[in-house]
Amino acid sequence: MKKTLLVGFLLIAAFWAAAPASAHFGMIIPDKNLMERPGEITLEYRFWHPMENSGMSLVKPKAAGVALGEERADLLASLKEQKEGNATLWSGSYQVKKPGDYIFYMEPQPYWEPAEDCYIIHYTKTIVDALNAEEGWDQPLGLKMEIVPLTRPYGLWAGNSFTGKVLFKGAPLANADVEVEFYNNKGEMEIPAPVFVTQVVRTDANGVFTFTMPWGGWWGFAALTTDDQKMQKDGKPKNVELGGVLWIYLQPVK
Ligand SMILES: [Cu+2]
Repeated sequence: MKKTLLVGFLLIAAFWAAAPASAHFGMIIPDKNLMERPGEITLEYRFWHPMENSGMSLVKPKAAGVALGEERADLLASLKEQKEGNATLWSGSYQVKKPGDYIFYMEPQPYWEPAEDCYIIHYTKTIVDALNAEEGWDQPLGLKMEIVPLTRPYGLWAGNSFTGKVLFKGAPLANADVEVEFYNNKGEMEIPAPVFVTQVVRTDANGVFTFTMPWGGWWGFAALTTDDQKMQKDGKPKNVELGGVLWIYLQPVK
């Protein structure tokens, strides 16, 4: 009996170990994505495994800011380093004074991933609607890789679908994988098998994808491609995985 248990345990351990490396996500999570009146918004910046809620470390990003129409504000200098376990993350804040759709973004430093023999750069965004403006959420920022929402990215209910368009250097990216994860930071969702951690949907010929989220909370989309430029690592050219990441919030339904 004991032997059977041990063998079973080893089989399960081997099964988990053989699973593909978990997906990394750049993250920007504000304390709210709707502001009814002017005030402060606080934000967390991470490089994370959202569904497993396990930390990677995010070094200070190359760029962090907020866009409101043509206006830009640099938030990099205001970011404060935080620790969660061994992982480094960053917190920021911003004073919202007028109506509009505020697009918060970050460009991280290239992250070297030995397991995949490549660099990873996740251009990350989230959108906050202030004072019921409901205008500007579909504006591309001109990031090298980004998801432009075709569904208004706030005021969503659990069970809603989200449609987005993936742009690489400003042009629609066909046939690209978009990884989807729930931010399971309270551990409320149990993971029955490794394939449930990251969902995958592929863009069509116009770079468009749609995904339906079964429950409320924060959901992240990471559109992925390999950059057409390489980066040097120890004198050798290495691939660069580019991610266009977008985080949206769905209101739970009782
Ligand atoms: Cu990782």
